Amino acid sequence: MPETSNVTRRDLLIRGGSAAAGLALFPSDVADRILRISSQEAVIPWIDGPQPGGQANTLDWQGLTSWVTPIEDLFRVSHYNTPEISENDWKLEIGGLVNRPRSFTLEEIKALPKEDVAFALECGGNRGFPTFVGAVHNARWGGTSLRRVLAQAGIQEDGIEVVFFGTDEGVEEIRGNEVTQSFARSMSLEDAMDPNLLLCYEVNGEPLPTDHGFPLRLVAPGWYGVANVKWLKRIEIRNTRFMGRFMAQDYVTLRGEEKGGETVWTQNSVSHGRVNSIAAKVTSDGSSYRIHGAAWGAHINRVEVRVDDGSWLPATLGEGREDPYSWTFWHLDWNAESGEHTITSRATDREGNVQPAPADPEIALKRTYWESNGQFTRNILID
Ligand SMILES: Nc1nc2c(c(=O)[nH]1)N[C@H]1C(S)=C(S)[C@@H](COP(=O)(O)O)O[C@H]1N2
Ligand SMILES: [Mo]
Repeated sequence: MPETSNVTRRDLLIRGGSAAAGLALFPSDVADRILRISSQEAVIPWIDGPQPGGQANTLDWQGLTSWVTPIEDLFRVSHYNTPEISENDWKLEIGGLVNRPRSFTLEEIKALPKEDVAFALECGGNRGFPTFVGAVHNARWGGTSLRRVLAQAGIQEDGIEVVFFGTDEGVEEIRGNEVTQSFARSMSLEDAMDPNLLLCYEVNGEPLPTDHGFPLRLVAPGWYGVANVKWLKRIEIRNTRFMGRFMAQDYVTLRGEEKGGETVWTQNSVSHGRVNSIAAKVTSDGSSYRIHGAAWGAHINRVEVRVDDGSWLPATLGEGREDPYSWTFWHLDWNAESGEHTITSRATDREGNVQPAPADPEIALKRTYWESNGQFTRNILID
């Protein structure tokens, strides 16, 4: 019974030294307390959707307890191989339309001023399939400012695009040609000069694990996961838009927009995040219920929750609400009646963007699975 022994340990910590004596003298008191604490933490399982452990490598929402996702729980998405890089063989090159092309060793990167950012990184494909709903993690990334490194290299007048190349590579067939190419993503020079973008060598205070980009990755707070290029080997300034696979073939959203009675079809490269939320779990102490969730994708201003066909009720925002790029935890106390219920959450960001309903044209006229930030409804059975 691992759960009970955890509670016992916590109980001892809460009550200090006298608890040890208490354990021996008043076993029933301790037993009561254990029951109360463990039942307070009881999670009522969802009756739909991915169950705990059902989807390897993605977040188990029902098991969500920690605001910072532990390193071993970070989901991973790697489209090519996972390069094992030794620090001594590695360098980062800065090239293309720069006045002072140069390379950096990891030591040289680490010698630059250090910054960190808490960032909820979500795969652009998260929620695109019914079983893929946990491709998001909230970690603290440490590194140095991309802007400073670019400024040191001196960007030439005609540079408009910054391309980030990873070390991982794959064979692609492109218009009849078979080529081996690196994973690569780009952004405009203006976007790349955002002071929040970091070249990171740490996550949660530890060196990057191989899976997450050792020795160096781009961390682009406010962007979908795909922009956060792992295993960086080269940053290149160019004078044309870059149209690689992960810009212009994959991670492309096809969406219809209604304009003056006409549907205009647009394709965009998955880039900046969109406001999103989910009800993670419902807990109960046997009589009262609490709905817990997370919201991310933008700086969250409000989360509302709807049970069945009721009205939208404001949730209480918790950890992360002051943090622009992290996720924000939220909760709502719920007087649940027995029976089956649906629970839907809707987040609003500080610019007034509201997470769309599935029937809103923004979602209903979207034809590819990327950027699926529609409101998510979960089902639960209360005895
Ligand atoms: N070099 C490289 N960087 C990459 C990828 C990749 O395949 N290769 N995958 C991207 C995608 S699609 C996502 S969602 C995030 C996932 O980051 P994580 O694996 O650290 O969670 O990494 C991004 N960076
Ligand atoms: Mo992704």
